[in-house]
Amino acid sequence: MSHASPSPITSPIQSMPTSASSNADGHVRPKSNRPEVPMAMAKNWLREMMLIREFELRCMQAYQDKKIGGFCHVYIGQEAVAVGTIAATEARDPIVTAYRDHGHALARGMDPKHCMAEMYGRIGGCAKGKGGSMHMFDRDNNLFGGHGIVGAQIPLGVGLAFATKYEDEVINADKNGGKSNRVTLAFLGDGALNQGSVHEAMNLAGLFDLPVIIICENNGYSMGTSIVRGTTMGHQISVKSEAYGMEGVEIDGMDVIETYWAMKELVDKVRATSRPIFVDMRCYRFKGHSMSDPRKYRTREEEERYEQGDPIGVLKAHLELRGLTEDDHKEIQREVRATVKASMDWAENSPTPPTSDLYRDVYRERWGPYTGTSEPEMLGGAEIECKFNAIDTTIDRKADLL
Ligand SMILES: Cc1ncc(C[n+]2csc(CCOP(=O)(O)OP(=O)(O)O)c2C)c(N)n1
Ligand SMILES: [Mg+2]
Repeated sequence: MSHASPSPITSPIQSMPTSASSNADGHVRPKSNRPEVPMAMAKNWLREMMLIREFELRCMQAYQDKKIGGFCHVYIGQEAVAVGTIAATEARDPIVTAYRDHGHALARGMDPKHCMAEMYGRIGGCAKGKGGSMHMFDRDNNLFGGHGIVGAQIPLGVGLAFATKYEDEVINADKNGGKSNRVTLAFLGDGALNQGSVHEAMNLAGLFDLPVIIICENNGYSMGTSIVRGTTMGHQISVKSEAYGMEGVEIDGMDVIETYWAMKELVDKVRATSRPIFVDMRCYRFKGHSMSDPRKYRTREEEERYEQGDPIGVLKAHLELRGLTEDDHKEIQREVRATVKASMDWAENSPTPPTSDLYRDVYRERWGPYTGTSEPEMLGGAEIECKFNAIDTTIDRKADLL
């Protein structure tokens, strides 16, 4: 029987690991002989996860109030993934993700004001209000988006890893200790697994030994399609990486402590070996795919089962065993509410971008207006012109724009 035969699993999530809340004593524990996370660090993760949850709930309200328009995909239920994975990286490690990206942006340290103003389409947003919910970018924090085309960010992530490798092994080859050894995290959803470009990129990552971790946030659904309906080996997608010479790992993404330790091990390994790794990050989105999704493709009973393993409740229960009080929790709740409220005030008071800004920060600014036949007009300054000439390429604008 080949790997491609239909999976016998009927429920999309039947094979997911049970969350840590259902451990024998009902509380999260490091699953193996992992050291205990320092209390301050774990408490900070609780604060970050509560911030993301509050941010998303307020976004949903603002969307219903028509203050936020366009697309909006919230991260409620998956908070442990962004927080646990990003905690395992260094700030210089690049990150790229899909459109369900507010959690990654906040976990990477984006100011919630800039994130919220981007949701509102205002100048005070991280992309000056021109990207919106799906395009959170933060150059200072090495977050390279926020991408709406399903799977398209994986070639970009592999490219970021290639840049690291090229810098380390070619540009800085003769510099002693010049290696940056950055590790790129490239996130995708389970629905992106069957995009051709994802596989082309994984092939290159395997072939070139690129320092990238491709993390599939496997929430079991691609819009209304369960993973086992749309994907071969849907019950065990980690095996797909084998074809690309990559290690494939499953991680419980409902348990931030487990996510952190498992990812820390992988990040350290990739930094040392420059071999790519694929992660099947098991998780669940508690809300609909986007703002208008009646969730008729799954049962309430299934949702409730996962809600019992709410990653925030699980971490809270763990911290209570270590002395967190109800007052401490209330204090964090007050703090994140105030932060999100301030971010909404900032967004509401921020102007909308002027129409004249439509042509700023786009290729036209650099290359001049498209004429259909001419060579690109150089508006980008000597440096760009010089680079362009150096590679001695003639750009066919027409082909470029197709
Ligand atoms: C190339 C492409 N095809 C289709 C779509 C429409 N689309 C938007 S989201 C989505 C589902 C993706 O699901 P998944 O990757 O599992 O991410 P999740 O929403 O679960 O986070 C689809 C098909 C798109 N944006 N891009
Ligand atoms: Mg999905």
